[in-house]
Amino acid sequence: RLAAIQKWKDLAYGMFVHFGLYSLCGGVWDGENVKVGYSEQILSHGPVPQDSYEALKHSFSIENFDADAIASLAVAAGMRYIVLTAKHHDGFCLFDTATTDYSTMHSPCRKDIVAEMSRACSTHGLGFGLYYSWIDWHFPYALPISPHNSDAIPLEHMDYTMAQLTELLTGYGEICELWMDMGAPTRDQSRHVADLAHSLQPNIMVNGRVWNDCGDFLTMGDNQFPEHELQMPWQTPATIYHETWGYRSWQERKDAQGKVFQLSSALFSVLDGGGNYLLNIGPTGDGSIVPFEREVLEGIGREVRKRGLS
Ligand code: JFZ
Repeated sequence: RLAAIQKWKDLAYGMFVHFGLYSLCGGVWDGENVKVGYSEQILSHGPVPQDSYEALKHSFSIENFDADAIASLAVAAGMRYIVLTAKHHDGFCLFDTATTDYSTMHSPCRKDIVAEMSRACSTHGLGFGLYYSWIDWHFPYALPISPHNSDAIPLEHMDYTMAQLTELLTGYGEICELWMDMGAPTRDQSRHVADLAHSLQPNIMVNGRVWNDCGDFLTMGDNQFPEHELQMPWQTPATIYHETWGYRSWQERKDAQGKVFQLSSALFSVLDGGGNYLLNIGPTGDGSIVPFEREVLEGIGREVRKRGLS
């Protein structure tokens, strides 16, 4: 494990990608900006009927999605790995799965996005990790949606989770990081997921949101730093905007240079403190990279090279 931990610490700085059905909404439902909650959670916070939301899969054609362009941007930003939302809280799968039709394979794009991203990462010399939400609003029991996103996980859902994680951890080459999120698993459920990950991917690092002290590293809150030195490996996930991870069409985007300054100093403090920094982008509903986000990431890349870190 020591070598695996060191390898993960050396990855140091990566790109988080929040992409899914919610990217099509861009924080808007029925012509109204949904101002409550993160835009990737519009199903929960917006006036959004479950069936209308799920029907978005028939519009998921993502003409401009280009895994290589995303990987190239990560390289330009000085990053060393990418973590993709294989499944967010809405339950829509970005990979080829035998467990459900609620996936990109059954949408007009007919693409396995996880496979494309994994291939692009290996082409560009980047590590590849997966975000996977414990909570899954596609399960009828998860409705009405809990305001705390913290539903306990019944047996049927747990079997489904284990089946999907097995697919994800066996079908896509080496996975550097498993980023579990939210939910309220029991100690045994956390242990099962961590054990599965370690048995299928000997070098993988599982984040603390697998819960119940079963993780290999601690995930801080958005843009948070530990107050004192930690014994455990840790990571700071960060957004460019604070208010959302998924694409928000009406997001204010100005002063890219200010953002470059602010985010690169956060990055350097995390690295100086021995942490790992994971900075998010939220591609639009057609899969393209938001120009402002490209500008900010390229600017950070210049700062990283000035420091001789890349
Ligand atoms: C979670 C998700 O609910 C959210 O949609 C996004 O994917 C983000 C990366 O993770 O949101 C959280 C969860 C915990 C904290 C912050 C955001 N936290 O502990 O500060």
